Amino acid sequence: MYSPLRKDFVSLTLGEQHSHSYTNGKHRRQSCWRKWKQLSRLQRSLILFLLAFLLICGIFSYPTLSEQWRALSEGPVSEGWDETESQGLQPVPPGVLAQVVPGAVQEEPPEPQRPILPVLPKPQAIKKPPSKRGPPAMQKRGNVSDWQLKDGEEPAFRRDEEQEKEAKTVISWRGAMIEAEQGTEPQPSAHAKEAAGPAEVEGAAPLQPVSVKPVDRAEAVREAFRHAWKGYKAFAWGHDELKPISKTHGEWFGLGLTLIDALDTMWILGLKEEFEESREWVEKELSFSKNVDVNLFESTIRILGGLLSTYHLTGDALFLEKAKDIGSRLMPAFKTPSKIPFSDVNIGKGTAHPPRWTTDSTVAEVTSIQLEFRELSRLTQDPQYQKAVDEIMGQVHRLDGKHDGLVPMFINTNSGKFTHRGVYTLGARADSYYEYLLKQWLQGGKQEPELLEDYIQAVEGVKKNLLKQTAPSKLLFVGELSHGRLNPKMDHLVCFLPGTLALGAHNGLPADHMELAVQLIETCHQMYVQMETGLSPEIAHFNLQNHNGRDVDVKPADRHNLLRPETVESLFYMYRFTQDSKYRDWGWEILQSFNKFTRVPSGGYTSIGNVRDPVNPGPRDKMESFFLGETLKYLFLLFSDDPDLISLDKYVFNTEAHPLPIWPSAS
Ligand code: DMJ
Repeated sequence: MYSPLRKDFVSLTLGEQHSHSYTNGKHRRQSCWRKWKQLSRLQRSLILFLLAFLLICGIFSYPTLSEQWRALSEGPVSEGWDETESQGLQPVPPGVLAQVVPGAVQEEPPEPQRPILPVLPKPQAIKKPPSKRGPPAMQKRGNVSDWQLKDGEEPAFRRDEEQEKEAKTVISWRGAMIEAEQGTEPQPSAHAKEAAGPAEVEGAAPLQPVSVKPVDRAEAVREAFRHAWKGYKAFAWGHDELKPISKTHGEWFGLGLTLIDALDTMWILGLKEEFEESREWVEKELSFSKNVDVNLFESTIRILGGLLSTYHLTGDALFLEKAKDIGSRLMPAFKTPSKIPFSDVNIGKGTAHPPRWTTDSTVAEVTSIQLEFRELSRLTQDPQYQKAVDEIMGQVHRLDGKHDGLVPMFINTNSGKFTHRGVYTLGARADSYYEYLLKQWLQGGKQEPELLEDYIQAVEGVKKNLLKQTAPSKLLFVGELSHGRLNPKMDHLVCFLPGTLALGAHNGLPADHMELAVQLIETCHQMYVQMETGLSPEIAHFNLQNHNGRDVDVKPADRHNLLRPETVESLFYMYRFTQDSKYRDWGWEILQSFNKFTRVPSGGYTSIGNVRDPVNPGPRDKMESFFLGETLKYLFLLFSDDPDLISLDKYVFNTEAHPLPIWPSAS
């Protein structure tokens, strides 16, 4: 024990070496004042600033703390469904929430199904200024197209914030970043809801049974689209991508990429209000006269493709005008020594260049712009577009360096030759080369035999060089050939292949293409169901070694999911051609997993960093434009019972899911 008379104790407490008493208040005040006066001006200012800062913090945190104290003093917080009754809340009787009449268009979508959570005292309503980025209509009333306001109801953005706050207070789940309540199931019919049972709020909930009717599933896709659109409208309107968690936008080209990519999806889903306000933006705001570098491939498949397909679906000349504008601005990319285009174009300056580090272009990029430019030529009767892209296909057709019809990943813009030979994949950098061989042949009315020849040879090349089965369940996958060795890995991107193979078989190509499609779509399905979140990783590694483990393994760097479409795209083709309902069930499971692990309460969906971790999937704060352009469109078409809704005998989808017409044989 220290004695109070010990000198060191006194000096530590008051800093007063000669004091013998520390009970004398007056003396202490005087000595404090003296000390204060001895401090420099800077020291005094710093201390005053710190005190003021602490005072302000205290004032601001008071309401939150008192809120929590009040909540705690009202008893323990329930996490579960079962305790709702004891909180004075009753479960909603079956049939009250779900009033979807099969086949009927719902004017006012009901609130999404949410588990009933105990209600905490409401925080004081803070009036938040509406986003200045949104269109004028939205600034006044929130997103009424999504959640229709009734008399006396509060605007959506406020209700969402409050719900979000409640959810965060009640359940700590996934870092409070992704919604806890999984209110993402469709507005199911009473029947569907009964089948589903009570919602789970924690961890990996069982998915809804697969017996939900197609009409409800299609409605669920509409609901998902509206939810995504709500976020885009509120936080990223007119910008390229939504960052749904930070509630802001990301810019890539600065051309409203998500809006343009989503135009035909809105049309197909029958979302008229959303479509009309987007059309208005295209008319009044969209300008390609900008000093900006764009990627030739990405802007062709998303922007040119999106505008052309919207023109075809709507007959509205505005979209053709815009398509012509962007198409002509992309043409400088083709001015290279070899006529193999550069990857990047400045659409304002009319200049083009390769990436800074190489003069190579990616093979998939230069061979997957053909559907769009050929269609632009047909519509405008200006042959320059088709000529430029046909030139590429002709050269690639004749090039050395293919391996049984399989192409390397790079091509040089000076020499026009393949580079980095020796690696062959159906994944990134080569994927859509194969897709566009078949689709150009279909687009042109099956008149160009060299395209078909290259396609059939490539499928043979896949069969001979890239196919392998896993040891545990004999899953067939498409590996990568790297300098003679098969690497047992497959990008999710490869999952476009079953759909393309099925499309070929539907058009008279060998029946074993369809058999291959059936096996590969099973593998793509397993890439989802073998993951804890029910979502596929970006890249899967397959187990060739033992018979006990799982088939699909994932390396730490490949665990992300970007909301990609390829598997649901193939499910759509497989269902259309076989009518086997299991493909719809698989698509339904995927939609539910997206809803469970990627949906953000305030609007939008986010890519995630780890499909193996259902507790913390690691939201990445980005909604790619293809989620609206492709993923939700294919899901809707998968569940739609109308085979004439974008008939596969009349349209061919570009690689961004924009349907373009199959040319009448006369043209
Ligand atoms: C899309 O932009 C296109 O489907 C492209 O062909 C591949 N990557 C994305 C979607 O994953």
